[in-house]
Order: sequence, then C-alpha cells, then structure tokens
Amino acid sequence: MSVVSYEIIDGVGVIRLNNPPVNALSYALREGIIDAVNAAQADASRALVIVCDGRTFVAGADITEFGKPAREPSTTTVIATIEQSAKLVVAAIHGTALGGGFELALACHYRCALSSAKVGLPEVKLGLLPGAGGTQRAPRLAGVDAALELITSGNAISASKALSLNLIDRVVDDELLAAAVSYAVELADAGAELKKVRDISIDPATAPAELFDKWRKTVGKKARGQTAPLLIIDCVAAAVTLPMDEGLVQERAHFTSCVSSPQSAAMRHLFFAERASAKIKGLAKDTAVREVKSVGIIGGGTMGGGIAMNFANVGIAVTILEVSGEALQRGLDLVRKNYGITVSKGKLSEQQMNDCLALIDGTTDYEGLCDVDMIIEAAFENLEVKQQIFAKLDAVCKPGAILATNTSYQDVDQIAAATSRPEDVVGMHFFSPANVMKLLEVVRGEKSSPVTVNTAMKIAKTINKIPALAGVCYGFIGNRMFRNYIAETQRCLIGGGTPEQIDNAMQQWGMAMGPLSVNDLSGIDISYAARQTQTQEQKGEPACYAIPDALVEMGRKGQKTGAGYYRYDAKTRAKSSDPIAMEVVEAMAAKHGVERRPISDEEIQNRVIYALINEGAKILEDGIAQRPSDIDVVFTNGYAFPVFRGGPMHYADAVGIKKVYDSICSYRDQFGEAIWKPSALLAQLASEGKTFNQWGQERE
Ligand code: T1G
Repeated sequence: MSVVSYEIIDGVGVIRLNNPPVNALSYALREGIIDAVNAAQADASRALVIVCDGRTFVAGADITEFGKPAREPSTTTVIATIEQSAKLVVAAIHGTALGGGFELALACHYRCALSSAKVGLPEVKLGLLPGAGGTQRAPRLAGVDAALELITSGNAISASKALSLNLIDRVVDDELLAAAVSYAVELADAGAELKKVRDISIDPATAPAELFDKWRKTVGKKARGQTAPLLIIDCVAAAVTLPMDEGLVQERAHFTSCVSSPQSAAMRHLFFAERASAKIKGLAKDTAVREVKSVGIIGGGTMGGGIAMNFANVGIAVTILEVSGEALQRGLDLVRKNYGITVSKGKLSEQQMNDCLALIDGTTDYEGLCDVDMIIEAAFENLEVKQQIFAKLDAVCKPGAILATNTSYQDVDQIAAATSRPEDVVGMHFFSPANVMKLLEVVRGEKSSPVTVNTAMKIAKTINKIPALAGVCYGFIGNRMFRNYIAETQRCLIGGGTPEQIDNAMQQWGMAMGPLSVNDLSGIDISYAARQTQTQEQKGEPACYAIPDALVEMGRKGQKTGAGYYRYDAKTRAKSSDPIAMEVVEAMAAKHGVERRPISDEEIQNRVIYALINEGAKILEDGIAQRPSDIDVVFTNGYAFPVFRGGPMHYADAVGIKKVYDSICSYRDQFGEAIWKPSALLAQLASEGKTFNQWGQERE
C-alpha cells in the first residue's frame, strides 16, 4: 500500500500521508511526497495541501533509519521540492508536527493547524539538532530568542503559541482538511505570494553576539557535557550572519557530526528503550486492564502527597488516608503548597490547581477506601507496619481492587502474604519527588496476577510515568544496583579519595551531582536509619558505611544539619570543603585497616560505574529485569544517570563488554571476590563477543 495518496478537492491538490503509527518521514514517505508534489505541478490544481491520516502529522524523521546507510531522496530534498513548488503549498497539521515533520511544514508556504495540535523541534532530546532547515527557518519566523528556546529545549508548543510566534498562519478548531482546502482556495483567489521562509532575513540588530553568548552560558550549564545544544546555538547564529544556503550547509555539517556521535546513539537507544520498557514480555495480548477511576493513598507524607498529585493531575479522584486528623491536614496542606509552587512557576493556572485539589480528599477511616479501584500504600518503610496495613486493606477493599505498595526495597511477597488476595498485590515504586520523577518501578510479586501487573503498567502511562517491570529482590532493579554504586563510592573515599575529588570525577563523567553531595542533600541519616534494621549481609562490609555512620553519630546528617561530607552556609546553603570530614575519612580508614593511596579520577569513574554494570548483569541473570534496556530506563529516569551515556548497560556496550569485564576481573584481583565477583553473564558475553543489546534482542 502506498503511504502517499492524492486527490483534487475544490481545485486543490490534496497530498495525503499515511505511514502509521506516527507518519515518520521514512524513505517511502519521502519518495511519495516528492512524486506527488512534482506530479501536481502539471495538473489542474490551483494549490496544494499536505495532510496526514492517523493520530498525527509527521512526527519527524524515521529514527530507526539513523545509523544506517542514508537512502535518497533525503529529507532536505523533500523540503526543497515543497518550497520550490510553483503552486502554493499549505500544511494541515494535527497531533504533533515534530522535528523533520515541522521542518516539512516550515518549507510549505502556509501552515494551518488544529487548536489541539502541537509543534516542535525535539531533536536535541535525541542528541541531534534539526537537520532539514529548522535552525534556519524557525528564527526567520519566530525571532532568534524564541527559536533558541524552542530548539534548545526540544519541548513542543501549542498551536496558539506557534501562531503568536508566526510559526503557524491559521488555527482552526475542527474539520482540518476542509479548513485547509478553503484556506488554500482563499490564498489562491487572493493571488497570495509563495511565502518562502528562506526569503525572510533576520535583522542582525535583534540578535547581537551577546545574546548568543548568554544562551551558550545558560544552555552550556544545563547541557552538562552534551554537544548538540551548543551546536544548535551556532546554527541559529549562522541564520543571522550567513545567507540561507550557507546556513543550511553549516546546519547539515553539525547534524552529520551529531547523528554519528555516541551521545546521539545513546539517546536514540533511550528513546526506544522507554517505549519498550512498558511492554510485558510473554503477556497474552488479550490480558485485561482493570479500570482505575479512583485511588486510595495510605500515608499523606512527602511520597503519599506526590503520588496523589499524579492521579489528580490526570483527573482521577484520590483519597488520602492518615492515622489522625492533624496528620491528614498536614498532608493535604503539603499537597496544596506543592501545587502553589507549580502555579508560581507559571506551569499551572490557578484554575487547574483548584480542579486538581478538588479531586483530592482525605480520611482517617479505612472504610473510606472500601470502593476505590486502586490503593497505593506509602507508609513508613517497615515490613511489619506494611503487613498490618495490607491486612486491614484486605478486610475493607472491594474485590478486584489493586493493592499496591510504594516500598523501596521490602519483600512484596511477604506484604502480599498478609492478605487473602496476593494476586491483587503489586509493587509500585515511585521516586522522590513523586509528582516530578518520571520513573515508576512496577514490582511483580510471585502471585501477582497478569491483570494486576498489566493494570499497574498501564496506569503508569496514564499518569505520565515511564514504567519498568522488576521482580522481587532486595531493592528491586534501581536500589539493588544503586547500593553497589554507593558502596564503591565509599571504597574509593576510604581508600584514598576525598569528597571533592569523587564528586568532581563523577560530575566530569556526566552525573548532574556527585554521589556524596547527593547523600548530603537527601540526608546521610536516611540510609543510616535503614542500616539499623538491616542484616549484616544487607549492610555489606563495614568499610562501606563506616564514614557515613561516623558522620551521622557526630550529628553531621548533611545539608539539613549544615554539615555532612561538606559544610553548608546556613543562609545561602553554599557548599564548602570541611577538613573535619577528611579527619573522619582518615580515622575510619585507620580503624578498618585500609591503607589510603592516590586514586585517579578515571579509576573512580570506572569502579563506580562498573559496579553498577556488574550488578545490572546479575539482575538480568536473576530475571529481575526483563531486558537490559529496562535497566537503562531505570537509571536515566530514576537516578540522574546522564542520558548521553544511555544508561549503565548501553554504556557497557559502548565501552566494550570485554574491556569492562577485564577491568572487573582486575578489581576482583585487587579487592577480592566478596566485593567484585564478576557476573557470569558478563563473562559469557565477553567470551562470545556479544553486547547486552544483542543478548536482550535475542530474548525479546
Ligand atoms: N521514528 C520512528 N519511530 C517512531 C518515531 C520516529 N520519529 N516516533 C515514534 N515512533 C514509534 C515509537 O517507537 C512507537 O513504536 C510508536 O511510534 C508510537 O510512539 C531531520 C533529525 C510522536 C509524540 O523526536 O515524541 O526529525 O513502541 O509510543 O506516546 O531534523 O512518539 O509502538 O513499536 O511514543 O503517542 C524528531 C519522536 C526525530 C519525535 C507520539 N522527532 N516521537 O507519542 O506514541 S529526529 C521526534 C515522539 C528528526 C530532522 C530530525 C512520540 C510522539 P512502538 P509512542 P505516543
């Protein structure tokens, strides 16, 4: 079936694109558009409209084609063909016109969009930049500042915003094709010019060099090691100083360097990984999903309140249960305060806030939850407490209600065993702040039914989370691996590093914040408290927690006490080195017989990251994660792992499995098997010359 069809309506040639699921600009579509535009030049049509079938206008280049040999015609040829058309071309936009799709629309002479449509240039989220004229045409229409915001953020904007920026010429509420055809007739009747964006020049006075310097500073800080964002600024600057065709040449050169970069390969990997992680392997296609129209949250603390906001934000009624009226009021006040902050940042209107708050209610009586469709327990992280709660829920909740626990590492099977309906019990592990963090680790218990798991995974998408399915083990996927990351950080610290060196090394590597600064921010006492109820095996070897224990016992719990691994200014919270922390490090090294030695940044980076990878491989061996890319989704969406590294497992493939394995074996020889037991899967892949990606694909 051809992905492009053509008909003349009211004297207008309608080029209809149909390449499901998102009309990606794949080779066949490119060829079809060029043929249609060229053919129309000779027919009776007075003007042309490009419209798409399905749920959206062209959502960009076909990302699956990147990294493969390029096939002509290219997107730039499609763009030039449309722009050079002797008959005016109107783009009729619905859904999301993104990337190459929006560039195609910018090559049309006029653009008409549904009011519900969105447009954008999200290439930067794939480690790329617009490669088909977007960096040259967008600033010509919207101005340099607005274009830089659009392209460096990669965020889509509404049709009304695009109209205000001249990126769209007309917005209609419905009947898009009819509206676009009559718009084309109107333009043809009026003898409207072929408005080519390329002919618009930018007044250099509106874009002085300082403006670009300001953007480089802001974007450079946020981009943290990513190359594409800064290249975008260079391209837009070229749109001001160079003629269109020279600007396009520069854009193409930067695009080509990005598309073949490891950063873009990593971010494209994550694009598909985030879509794959929602799929449950081996689940029958007809597995039901229970309807969730109401949710009960046990516990109105920071996590409970944040979880409640996710559901209210998408129109689902929530009832928060607390042990007392005071505690409940505190919880509801916290939610109102959080919404207030979002409104003050202009990300939500007052009305939207009130609509959400109207959906959030409270109770101190379990009977108040007897009719809800789903429960999410977010109470104190203690197994006995959670078992008591689930026993009560079992007694009051209606048959078929999903009973979920937000535990970060407790045994979901033991929690389920406290009920008579373990098949309805599942883990739904949110990350703090729960109304912000995208990741939702869904934990499948031994007796969780396929319907229960399927419902939890689907509701994740409803509340705009990215789900990843985990099996039951201590810490599931994320925390089990993160524990090794922290333990190896501590070994590097007690073994010869300093807090500054370790944090700088990991920031250089791409982490938004170093592990010890993160510990100070979240509170060193949190993990200290958890260790008090852990077994020795769960705690690990003393050298890995001797320093944080000593700091906490000195009252140094981190930012909240003004001191931890660093000292913090009481007013500004500015961080500074603190010799006392180093005294503690040296004292604990002496106490545990650790001989400190100089340690390089590279050794720190490799040991800390390879500790993650090794444990990730063991998690795959144990079947705790469905696929390697799920682990990448967990770490880039839950633990601030740099997206341009693609996640721990993708990074291992990029570095080379053999190299990673050999390094881990050398650490085993240095530090012992108790700490560095190489994963059997890693050994197998190293000997077979395979990657995690290949291993994962073979099992998909
Ligand atoms: N190429 C290939 N496949 C794509 C695709 C694309 N551009 N976009 C989506 N898919 C697949 C996706 O993998 C999934 O497959 C299915 O479509 C549904 O997607 C030259 C260089 C459009 C907002 O970055 O943001 O143009 O899992 O689950 O939630 O300058 O998809 O079913 O097998 O995400 O409704 C720029 C990417 C490309 C937009 C729809 N464009 N797409 O969201 O569905 S680079 C983008 C999206 C470029 C030019 C450059 C979203 C969406 P499967 P989905 P959704």
